Amino acid sequence: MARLFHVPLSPFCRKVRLSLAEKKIEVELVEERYWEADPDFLRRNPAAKVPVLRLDGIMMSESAPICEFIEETRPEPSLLPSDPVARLEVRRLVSWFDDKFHHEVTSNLLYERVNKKITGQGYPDSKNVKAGAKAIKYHLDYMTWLLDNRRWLAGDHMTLADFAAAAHFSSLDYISDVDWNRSAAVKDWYAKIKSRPAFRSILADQVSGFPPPLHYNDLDF
Ligand SMILES: N[C@@H](CCC(=O)N[C@@H](CS)C(=O)NCC(=O)O)C(=O)O
Repeated sequence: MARLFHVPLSPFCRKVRLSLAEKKIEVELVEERYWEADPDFLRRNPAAKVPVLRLDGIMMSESAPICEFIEETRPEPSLLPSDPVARLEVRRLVSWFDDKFHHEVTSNLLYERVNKKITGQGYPDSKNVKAGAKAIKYHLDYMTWLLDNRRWLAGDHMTLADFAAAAHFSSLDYISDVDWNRSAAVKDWYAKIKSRPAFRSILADQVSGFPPPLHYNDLDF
């Protein structure tokens, strides 16, 4: 069976979990306290980051190549379109969320509020939290614009871009940091993706000391 070394609220781990679940690949989840730098973990991934996935007897790290490997070895159901221009758009948006959104929003909100406490790095810096709360508005507006023109973020089919975005949004929703009232289009998109069977394990996550809000696993919000 596949084995994923992860932390529950990591958006990169969640993106991999969603890809695996959508393709019905059973996986054993192993929580990895990466900040403790366990030697076995460093051997698995010298970069000391999660996710790390063992699949087909191969130990792999970095969520983007992991998701591409899963896609190449298990093409159905497809999360990447066959047309190169459409693929380009999916990859652009995966980078948008895992690079830009991660840097401007997830790091400033989730890492300040949760990761700092769990890893013993002190209290949230209110300047960063404020910056994250401001930045997410811009991203919600950009997603609204995309969704006014498309059924899913990268086009008319659900792709890895939706999973990348939903991974970040679900982690932020766990700490009530998404204002769903700002955009009906984004709220509808999230309700649609949240109700997929692939999302079940993510909605069941519980992080000690951080109980999720009631709406977190409510499929109708
Ligand atoms: N580019 C990596 C990023 C992974 C990442 O930053 N994971 C975080 C948890 S959300 C981590 O392990 N951080 C530990 C560190 O940076 O030392 C990927 O896509 O897998």
